[in-house]
Amino acid sequence: MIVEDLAQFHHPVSELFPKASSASDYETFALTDEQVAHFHEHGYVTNVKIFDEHQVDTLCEELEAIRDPEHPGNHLFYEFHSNQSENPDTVLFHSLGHWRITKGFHDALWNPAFVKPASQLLGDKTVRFWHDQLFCKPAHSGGVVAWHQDYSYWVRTAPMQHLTCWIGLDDSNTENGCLNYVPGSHKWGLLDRLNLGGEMDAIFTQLTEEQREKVKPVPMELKKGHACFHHPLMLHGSFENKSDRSRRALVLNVFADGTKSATDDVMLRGTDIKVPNGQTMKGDFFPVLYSPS
Ligand SMILES: O=C(O)CCC(=O)C(=O)O
Repeated sequence: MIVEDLAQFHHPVSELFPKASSASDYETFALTDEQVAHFHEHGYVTNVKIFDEHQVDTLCEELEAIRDPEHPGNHLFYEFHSNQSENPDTVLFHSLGHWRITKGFHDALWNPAFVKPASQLLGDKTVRFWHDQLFCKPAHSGGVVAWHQDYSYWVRTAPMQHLTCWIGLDDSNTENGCLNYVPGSHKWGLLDRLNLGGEMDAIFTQLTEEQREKVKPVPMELKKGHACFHHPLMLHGSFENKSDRSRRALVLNVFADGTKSATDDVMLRGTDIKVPNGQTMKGDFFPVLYSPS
């Protein structure tokens, strides 16, 4: 079976998500001023409904199919790690690029319930796709995602006007390894990047004593289909899943239109996508998802 590369379609290709065309259609999904202010002050906003139950079920079916390394679309992933955990006793599935493979993951990018809040949090700017990710922790043996800042992996694009949306595909809480934030850490400046599947607290050696004292992680306990959005410098991570439930999540990463390449190297690991240094990020792999004008 040949799997068509959906990256060529810069619009939804299924009926899974509601269509919005007018400003008032999108307004239904808008965050309140209080939510936007919370994001700027604390570096995150949480409990935003992005998917209904049917959408979650459809995405989970797609996820279980493409998780199989023998899936005929596997070559379209940018990265595919059946286990990125550095601890041999735990498992952390992590992938990028599934928007190219299944209709649901492709169309989720244009979902009005995602793009409207994303644009607001980027300062009412046009939203461009950067990349997607899946993070899955199986029951009983799910591995950690070490504390990190997303922009530390993205310095090949500038200026920093990026945003992350973490969407639960299972209910998540402290028992099954939900996401945790250190509120306010988005004001601490850029730290060095570390291995995601490595030692949980490794990044703390880069913090000042004063910052260390302020590390009071807040768990993002969320029902499936609900999301939290975070700033590119937000310190975040997640602990092991020792529960009897899996913890799967879709992560969508975007930036404001006008972001430029800061490298002549490959833009996304596992691909040959390049944007010459200094040029605006656009093209097949970085489609516009929403424009507020
Ligand atoms: O799903 C996780 O535990 C980690 C997610 C993450 O690192 C992110 O959303 O940037």
